[in-house]
Formats: sequence, C-alpha cells, structure tokens
Amino acid sequence: MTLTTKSVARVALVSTLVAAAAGAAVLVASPASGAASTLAAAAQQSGRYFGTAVAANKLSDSTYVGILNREFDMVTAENEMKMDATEPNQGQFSYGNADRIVNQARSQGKRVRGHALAWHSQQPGWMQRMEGSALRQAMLNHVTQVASYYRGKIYAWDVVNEAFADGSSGGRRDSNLQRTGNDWIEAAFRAARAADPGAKLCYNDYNTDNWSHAKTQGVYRMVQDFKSRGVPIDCVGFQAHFNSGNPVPSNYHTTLQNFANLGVDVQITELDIEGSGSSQAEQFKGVTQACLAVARCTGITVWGIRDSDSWRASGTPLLFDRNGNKKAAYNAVLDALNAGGTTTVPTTPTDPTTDPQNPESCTATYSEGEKWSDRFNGQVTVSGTDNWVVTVTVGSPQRIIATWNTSPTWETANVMTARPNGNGNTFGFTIQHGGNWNWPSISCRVA
Ligand code: G2I
Repeated sequence: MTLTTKSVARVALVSTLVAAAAGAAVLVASPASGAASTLAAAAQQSGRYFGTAVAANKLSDSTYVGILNREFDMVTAENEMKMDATEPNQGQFSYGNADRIVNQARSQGKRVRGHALAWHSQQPGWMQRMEGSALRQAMLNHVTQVASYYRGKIYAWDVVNEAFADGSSGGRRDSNLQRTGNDWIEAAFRAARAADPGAKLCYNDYNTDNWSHAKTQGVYRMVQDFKSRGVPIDCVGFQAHFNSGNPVPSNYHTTLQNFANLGVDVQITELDIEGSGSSQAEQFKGVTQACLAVARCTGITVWGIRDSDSWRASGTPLLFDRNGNKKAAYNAVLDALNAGGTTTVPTTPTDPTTDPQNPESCTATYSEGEKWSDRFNGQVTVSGTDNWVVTVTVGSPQRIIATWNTSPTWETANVMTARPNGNGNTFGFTIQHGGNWNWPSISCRVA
C-alpha cells in the first residue's frame, strides 16, 4: 500500500503559542544553515535529539558501536530495562546489562530514555502469576526501585507502556495490572515522580498515530484527564512501528500537535518502517517532518541501528543496511533534519486545559502554496481561537507582495501583522523571493 506522506510533508511549519498574557512562546522556523553530517548534529540544530534502541549484547560489535557513537545522541535499552530484566526474582534487582548500555551512552555524552517501568508484557514469571493488591504493591515497588536506582541519569522514562486496547473500544487493555484498578497508571506515574523528580515521565504506546483511531482518542482522553487533575505526566511516546498494513497516517502531524497542545512533550520512540528504496525514504521523511513541525516534538528514536539489528529484520525497516551502510532512508531523514523545523524559545507555557484564566490557545500552521520562478504563495491556518494575531516575518531579500483574507499592518518591510478580517481563520500571501526560498517565520498569539 502506498503511503500518504504527502499531506504530512505539506504542512510544514507549525507555530504553537499557548495563550496570551503569561509569557509568549515564540516559535520560528530554522532554515537550513550549513548542513550537519550526522543525525544527532542535524537534530540538535532545532533543539531535538536523534536516538536509537541499543542491545547490550551488540556493544562488542565495532561496526555497531561506531555508528552508534557517530550518529545518535539518545539511547533506549531495547530489552534490558524491562521488568523481567531488572527484577527477575521478586525483590532482587539486576542491572548489569542495563548499566552497560547506560554507562556506554553516558560516557559518550549521550542521554538515555528509560524503557519501561510498568508493562503488561515482559513481566518476570513471579509477577505474571500475581493479581490484586499484592501485584499493585509489587508494581509500585518496582517503579520506585528502578527509577530510584537510575535517578538523575534518565532523560525520560516510559513509565507505562501499551496500556490501551487495540480496536474500536478506545479503552484500556485487559491485563493483570489493569485488573488491580483503573488508577494503576496514575499510581505508577506518582511513584516515578517521587523516585526521580528530574526525569520526564511518559506514557508510551503503538497504533496511536492516526488521530481518528479509537485507541489514539482513548490515550488522548487519559492524558487530558491526567493534566486536568495534576497527575505528573510530561510526555507521550509514539512508538511508530509502520509497515504496509499500518502505514504512516496522513494525519500524523495532527496527532502529534493535538497531544502537544495538551501541554505535554511528544516523542517518536521506536520508529521503524518496513520497506526499501525511495518509498521507504519518503515515509521516513514524512515522519521526520511531522516531528519537526511540532515545537514540542522533542526527538525521534529509531528502533535499532542496522536492518539486521531489528526485531523484524526481514522487513529491513531501519536507516542502515546489514553492513552498516547508509540507506536512502538515512539520507531522507538527514536532509529533512537539516532543512529545519520549529524551535522553541524556552518558556513556561500556560496550559489551556488547566488554566481558567487563559482558556484560548493559538496554533498557526503554515503550508506551502503555488511556486513560480520569482515568487511563491503561503497559507496560514489558525486554530484554538478566533481572536488571533499572527506575525509573519520574511527573510531578506524577500517581500510580501500580496495578501488575502487578512488586512495586514506592517511592523517593518519584512514583518507583517495579520488579524482576522471577517474571512475566517485562514489567510494567505505571495512572497517575492529574490532567490531566498525559505519559509517565513510564523508566530501566533491570542489578541
Ligand atoms: O515489539 C517491538 C517493540 C514494541 N514496543 C515495545 C518494545 O519494547 C518492543 O521491543 C521488542 C524488542 O525489540 C524485541 O527484542 O520487544 C520484544 C519483546 O516484547 C523483544 O523481543 C524479545 C524476544 O521476545 C525474546 O525472545 C528475546 O530473547 O527479544 C529478546 C532479546 O532478543
């Protein structure tokens, strides 16, 4: 099945500003400036990371470690931090392989995503046989012990992994953990926060990429509920295991943006896409661009280095071939990272879901329009409020020579302020580019 990356790629620049008075986040496009030659360096240009899953038993493979050290600045243990690995017998913790990965990463200046504290799968045998309050207690003890052991060394923990059901229910997956009571997830997040207050705490799942899927909606409602009740959640991980039966959805960017709008970071945590050649490359490019277009999409992790390292090696779903050569997909990701994305000036955003003073938010989405040799069209769509002010800044020697559906005022010749003029929340303009094809910077605020 052909993937519909086109619309992902087209919505190229998003500027989100959570409302008004309390401190405005200014988001700008970072155009390509001296291309970086590794994934990590390219991602760092917009303040993001580029990570990979690592298996402890491959740390003696020099090709593997060479690519790891060169290309990536974030590491996830593929299996070594899971419950069966870290607590094989109740109350006896085992960190040997996990430590090998954490120490290797940190010695190279890389950060670590922790995966995963609580999960229905890969439980040690003793836990699989538990139920009820004894299991709840054991799970919380596991979260506390493991998060405390690694306190200060983990950028983000997948506190809970894969707790929602596939299919149309939009509800929780049945599991021994779920049967201890619906509040098991928030209990795990609270225990993790107490154990390592400096780590970002994430909910991580798969098949949550398509905004219209019931599972996506179910996770969204949980995160919304957690934010409204002060449950300590900081991020949502999208595993992103794609193949022809489960392609990158055309609304992927919408999904990432809508979660980010709840006031959490979003991360692509286990990316792999089965396929080969330019079709695979296009899909990787679309996913990368979707992340780059969301200011709170803080990084991308691929689920392994070479195709032969993958949990589904026959689908050749990664960025390097079995010999460690860069694939077309690698170049597509690198180029997309070098083309830039939104970056965010650090700010403490006001959360519209929890702050009754600031119920409105402003999200401005830029999309490319027609192009001619001397000029191109751009369009901005605003959501979150009807009461917006959008600033459009063009780079030298560009000039905005026409507008529609807004009556602009001008700060300077290259900074235009657009407001609604009764023609809805989409406006457009023509830029005479003078050889500079970069997109304008867009920022949005509630008037
Ligand atoms: O299934 C793909 C991923 C889905 N999201 C959560 C991830 O944690 C999960 O990773 C995979 C690993 O890539 C596999 O490597 O999780 C699998 C288990 O759920 C891992 O497979 C296990 C095999 O089941 C074991 O038999 C094997 O000993 O890998 C182990 C180490 O190779």
